[in-house]
Parts: sequence; C-alpha cells; structure tokens
Amino acid sequence: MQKDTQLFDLIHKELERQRNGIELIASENFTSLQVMQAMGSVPTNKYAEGYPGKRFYGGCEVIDEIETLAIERLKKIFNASWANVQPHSGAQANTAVFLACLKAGDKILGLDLSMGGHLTHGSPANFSGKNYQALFYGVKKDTGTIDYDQMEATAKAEKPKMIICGASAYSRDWDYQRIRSIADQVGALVLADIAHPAGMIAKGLLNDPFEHSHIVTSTTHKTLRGPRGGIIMMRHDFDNPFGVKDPKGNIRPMSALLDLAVFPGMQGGPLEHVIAAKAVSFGEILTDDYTAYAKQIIRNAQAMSAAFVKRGYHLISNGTDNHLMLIDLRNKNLTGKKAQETLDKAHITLNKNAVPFDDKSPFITSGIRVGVPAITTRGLLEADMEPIVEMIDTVLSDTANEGRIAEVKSRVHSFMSKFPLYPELG
Ligand code: DSN
Repeated sequence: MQKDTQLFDLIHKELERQRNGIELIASENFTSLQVMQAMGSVPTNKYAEGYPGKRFYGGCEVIDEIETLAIERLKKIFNASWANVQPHSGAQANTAVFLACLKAGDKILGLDLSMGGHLTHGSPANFSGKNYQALFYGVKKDTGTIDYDQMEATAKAEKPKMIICGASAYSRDWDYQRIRSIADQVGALVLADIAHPAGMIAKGLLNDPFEHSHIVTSTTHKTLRGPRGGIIMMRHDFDNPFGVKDPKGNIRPMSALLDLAVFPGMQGGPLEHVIAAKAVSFGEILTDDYTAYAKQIIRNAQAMSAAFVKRGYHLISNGTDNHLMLIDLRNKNLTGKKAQETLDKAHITLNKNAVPFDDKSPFITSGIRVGVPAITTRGLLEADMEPIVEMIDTVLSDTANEGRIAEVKSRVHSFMSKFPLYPELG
C-alpha cells in the first residue's frame, strides 16, 4: 500500500509545532513514546463489547488480559476497589455516571462553567444541562475560592440528587469532606470529577476525594499523562440507592449499574488500543519517576505564579495549589482572546478563559488559563518559569509590536531546543 505522505507530513508538522513551542494549556501533556506505541497497535482491530470474561465476541482472551491489567493498575494507583476504563473521554465517563444515577429531570448541583466548572456539570449547552435540572454554586468574589456556604444553602433549598465537584479552571484544592457532609444532609450522591488534578491526587499531593465521594471520574490525558480517554472509579462500592435488582432479587451494587451505563448504556465497542495505552500510562504512574514528576508540577506552578504576581498580573485566588493558574487580564487592558492570539504568534500556547464574574462573552473572556504539566514533562524546572513569564509579559506588554513578537518567537524556539521532545522520532 502506498504511504499516505500527505497525512504523515501533517503529523510531522504537528510534531515540529509541539517541539518548538511552549505548551501551557493546562489540560495537555506529552505521553511517553510507549503510550503512543500502544495506542497505535493491533488491539485497534478488535471488537470486544462487554467486559473481561463477559464479551459478546470471540477471540477476546488477550484483550481481556489487557483490559484487566489496565483496571488493576488503576485501582492500585488510587486505592480503589472498582474501576471502569472503557469511557472514550471524560465527558463520556460523566455521561455514564449520570445515566446510572439519575433520571431525566433530576436536579444536579455543580460548579458554574463561568466560575471554572465544566460543560458536563450542568451547562445548558450540554446533555447535562438539557436532560437534568442544573443548579450551580460558584466562587467567592473576594477570595476566588469555592463558596461552600452557597453550595450548602442551594443543596438544602433544592435537594439535588447529585453534587458534582471538580473544575476545568480552578487553582485551589477541594474540601471533599465538607462536600460529603452537605450531600449527606440532603441525601445526594457526590461525584468528584478529578480530570485536572488527578496526577497530584494519585501521589497524595492534594486532598483525597475517594473517601468522601461516592463516584470519581477523570480523563487520562491531562496530569495523568496517558492517552486521551476517560475512567470511572470507586473506593467503596455500595448498594445502588434505586433498588435495582438482579434476576435473583438481590440489590445490584453501584459498580454493576455503572458498568451497564458505559456498555451497553452509552457506548458500543471499547477502544482496546486506547485501553492498552491507558494500561501503559497507569504503569508509569506507579513508578517513582512519576512521583517526582507530580511534585515538580506543583513546584513549577508555584514558581510560575510567583513570577506572574511579581509582574503585576492578577491571579484568581492569588495563587495555586495545583498545576494551573487563572489570570484576570483586565488590569492589563487585555482580553483573553487577544492574549491567546498574540501569544500564539510567538509559539506560546495557552487558552483564553472566563474569569469569575467576567463581563465578557466566553468567546472573548477577560482571562487566560496557564498550566505547567506539559512543560514539566519536557524537563523544565522552577528556574525556567521566570524566563517564560518574562517572554509572555514582553508579548502582552505590546501586542501590536510584530517585530518584538517575532523576536520572542525565536527565543521560544531556542529555549525549547534545550528540552528535546521525542528525539526517537527523528
Ligand atoms: N477541555 C478540557 C480542558 O481544557 O480543561 C476540559 O474538558
């Protein structure tokens, strides 16, 4: 077969883009080569609807071993008693939880998207806001931290069936114990979506949501540094609260309902090549190298946030506990859109982001979100954060100065050439 040079040339172009630039999108990372090798491998050819030992197709004996390895490694990382590794994404993982735990029209309570929440936590533009009655809590205006009093008051007034914690743009840790106590007062389930901070939670560097949440979901490609995908976990399985019984009349455990919600509830054939790559990344997370990586993420984020503050940038909540920071650019007379587009020209990649109480539309925004997981994977240390912030500041201080932007771009390229990415790929 003729090689598809048109496509592979584009992939090589993307490799060069990733190599040359400074990647600060908080939800992105660089997987290891072996994660990518597993992803581009023969399990992609196999249909395997069902679960290990209970498939609807023949020839699944090796696939069963692959998926079981992924499940067992994941359970070990988080000290979980049950895990499902089949969701194609974090959104699919959340969809499956909703399908298993809620009826259409039930009330859910999540962090407002405009305050740092996620689309799947009740946004009116998403299935979660269309099929369920979504209520929201936010952050406090003075501190930028979660308003647990508001969460409690809304929960008591509205009696939601589920409280969702987790965010896409929140730089502080969560008080899972308080959330569970609020949920218990109103009979709600707690879903912790740890897609962003999962890597630090895995290493005990942030609060542990597992003891206080009924169900935990995550993506696998952010701080966990695996292939793109989703996962669902529980540390403690429990009798489903809906009275669903098996054919013998026994109440089914929640894990059974969640498995059924993923397949056949919401997905068909699992992506076993991606599950193979998840298994590889979970194996990596269990190593000391990854522990050092997770600690370095936090050190880098703190060094970077201090460098921004030193240059007069307004960080929401004044800093970070995790891998990201949210910056309000209004005191710099800039929109998030302008900042993102101008930094792109200098090959510094990040995303515009609404800040709490933003007066601009989600397409413009007043802020940017900055994250360090990807540059930490490339080997950058605390001392490298100040030069990056200096380059960002140079670009943002004069967004019309094309000459200066071009000069920063060439500095970015020479800076990143000291941190080779996938040298094996030529
Ligand atoms: N798109 C992801 C992020 O950037 O945080 C959330 O799904």
